[in-house]
Amino acid sequence: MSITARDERYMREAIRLSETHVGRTGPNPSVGCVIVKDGEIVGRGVTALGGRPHAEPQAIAEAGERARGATAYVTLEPCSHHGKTPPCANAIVAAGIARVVVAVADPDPRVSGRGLKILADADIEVTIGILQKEARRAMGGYLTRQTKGRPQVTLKLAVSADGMLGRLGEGQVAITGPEARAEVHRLRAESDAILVGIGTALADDPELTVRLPGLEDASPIRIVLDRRAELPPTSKLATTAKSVPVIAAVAAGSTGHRLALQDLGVEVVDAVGIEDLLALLAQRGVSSLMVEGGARVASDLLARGLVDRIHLYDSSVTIGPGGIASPITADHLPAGFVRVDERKVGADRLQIFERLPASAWV
Ligand code: AOF
Ligand code: ZN
Repeated sequence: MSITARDERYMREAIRLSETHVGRTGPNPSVGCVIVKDGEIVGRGVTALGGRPHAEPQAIAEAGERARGATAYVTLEPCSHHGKTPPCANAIVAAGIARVVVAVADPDPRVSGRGLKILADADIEVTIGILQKEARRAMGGYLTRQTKGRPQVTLKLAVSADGMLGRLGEGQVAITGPEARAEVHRLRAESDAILVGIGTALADDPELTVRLPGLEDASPIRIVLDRRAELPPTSKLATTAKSVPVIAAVAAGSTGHRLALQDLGVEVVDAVGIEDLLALLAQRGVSSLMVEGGARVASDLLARGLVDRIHLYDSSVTIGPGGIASPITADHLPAGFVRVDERKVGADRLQIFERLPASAWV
């Protein structure tokens, strides 16, 4: 096997490890690390839930003395800063690792090349860029927040056979089946925050929590775009705000209503535009935002070029007259998106689209 093929094989394992904690290490990215000695994996690490410890010291601890002269595969450049834990680059040097293979350089201004420099200064052989594309995907939220100052936005849409998202004046209409709903809950668990417009909050009265066995504590922050402060204090969102945080992003509205929401534990923030809200969320360490409705919010975000990924479910259910048309369907996608995955989820079809980097389509 060539060195590159071997590097890719172990980096794939590091990426796979990193995927197990996506969305649950924020604001830290979920990083994977494997340590290989004489063709055998002797240590594994993934950023711990909550963000610390980092991946590398855990892999080094597992490898013990076998780390000496070994190769470490890390999905992100090892850190160089003294944060809440000592720098991982120093731990790698101290462990006597001979070679480090990195997928992605860390854009965090506290690191940004300094981690690689510590390794090179210690005469460690460094290879960068192995499986970069795949690793970037697993850290999409973190990288988007660091480089764009906003969270990575994933739009989830469930579209009926006749291109509708629901029916006017009716609450939640079942478009997808139970398997798709479970998959949506998994996507929620991988997200730091979840956003709906006030129209959806009023029509559906959704709870927007994760209700999957074992992932009940992975519910993201719930956000309502509530320009005129209309979220009812009796809504499921408001009445559960003390157990899972809720933010109402308002631009106007009565002080009395705001106070009533605040009494219930809802945080009311002033956000004039969606860009302001996204910037505020990024400042708070929200790296990944899932948007679950409705049609107006989806159209607005698409028009502003603020959607990075689309999870599109197609079902065979027909809505008929009085339907709310989806801004996009599989046949009518906005320009600049490519399909990266397609699979059956129960009776429904899931397609995942990603925005092409601007440089790829000029
Ligand atoms: C690593 N390995 O597993 C992760 C890294 O708040 P702190 O001190 O934990 O530092 C957070 C930064 O550490 C984060 O912005 C990113 O630069 C890096 N994350 N680095 O060496 C890891 N998760
Ligand atoms: Zn570190």
